[in-house]
Amino acid sequence: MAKRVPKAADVHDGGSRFRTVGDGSGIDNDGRFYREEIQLAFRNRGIFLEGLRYPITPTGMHYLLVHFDVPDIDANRWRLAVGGLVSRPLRMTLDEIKRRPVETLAVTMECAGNGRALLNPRPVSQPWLVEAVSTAEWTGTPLRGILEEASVRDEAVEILFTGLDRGVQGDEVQQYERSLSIEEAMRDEVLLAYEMNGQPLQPQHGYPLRLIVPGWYGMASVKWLDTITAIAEPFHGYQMDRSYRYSAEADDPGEPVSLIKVRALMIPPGIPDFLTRTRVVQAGPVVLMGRAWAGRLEVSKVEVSTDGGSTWSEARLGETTSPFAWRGWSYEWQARPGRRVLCVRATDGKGTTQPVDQSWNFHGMGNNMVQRVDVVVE
Ligand SMILES: Nc1nc2c(c(=O)[nH]1)N[C@H]1C(S)=C(S)[C@@H](COP(=O)(O)O)O[C@H]1N2
Ligand SMILES: [Mo]
Repeated sequence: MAKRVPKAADVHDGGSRFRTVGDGSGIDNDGRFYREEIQLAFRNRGIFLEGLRYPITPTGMHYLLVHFDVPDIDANRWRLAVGGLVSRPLRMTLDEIKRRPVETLAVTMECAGNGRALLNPRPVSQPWLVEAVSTAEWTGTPLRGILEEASVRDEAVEILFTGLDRGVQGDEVQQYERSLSIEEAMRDEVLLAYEMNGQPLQPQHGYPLRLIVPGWYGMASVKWLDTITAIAEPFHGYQMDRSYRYSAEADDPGEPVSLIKVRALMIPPGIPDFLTRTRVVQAGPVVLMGRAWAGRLEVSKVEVSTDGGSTWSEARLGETTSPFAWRGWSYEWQARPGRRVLCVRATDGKGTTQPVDQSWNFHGMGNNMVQRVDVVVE
């Protein structure tokens, strides 16, 4: 997609009466972030890149994305309603859900906006660099069993998942809600999860119950579930039609964002400079390590470049813990003194490799260009 400079009116997910970003002349791209982006970044934090050392991200290091507020929910009074085009509507307490068949699955979740702040020009929204990804072990009950028990009628084409959090986006008052096709909703791995890493969900991660859609970008995994509704027409809510699209400009509908694309990240080696986070590494052998993932696909190859992407060498692949979780990789580097730019790129089971340059899109979605790590070898 061609680069274009967004007008000030383009920012904030399609424009809003709360627009306050910039001076009205357009988005400057000298690298400075707006107050609104910093405000979002404090609420929605990313993983520490050194946290990639853990195959399962400790809960407190898992990235977070909350569009509105964390809702106030009394789990004793909370019920999950399953309705719409079903023959047997259900209303379940958390205990009733916990008595259903139990599954635990390690899932790598990544925000669709990961990498957004590296684009030029930069779409103004949650300003992720590369850190909006983590892996957790989710425990819950398969959604399919519940849909079968409710008996979804033939006229239904989608299942709609509505969260209890409310807010305004693009001037629309809304509860956060997204749909899946019946086929996607019925997949074995889709869970209604009430535990993360062996503990009840923390409030910010969706307590008491959230959807987990392995392989999809994070927006599909609706938190704080309120209702599940079988519907006769595709859902056209804000989070389907106006956000999470690969759009060329504000009014381009584009294609919907769905599955996670292939990506690898590296644990920055050595020690960081406090302000710039440039790495300082001792000359000699250095083992570079990290994780790679490709949504629903396998990772077939990981390559490392220690010269800013001119030449690439294959890394060693580690074990996978689940078909939906990242896998480790490592590479032995002979570090010689000087300034270096380290890069890593992965290839998925269909042969698609991460791009070195990112193609731009209006909302900054689905970016997976190769990570660059500045290193000074001493
Ligand atoms: N109800 C609700 N569900 C939501 C969101 C939200 O704001 N509200 N954010 C989504 C997005 S964009 C992402 S990336 C994931 C993040 O999940 P986490 O905060 O548990 O990491 O939750 C998704 N589910
Ligand atoms: Mo996200």
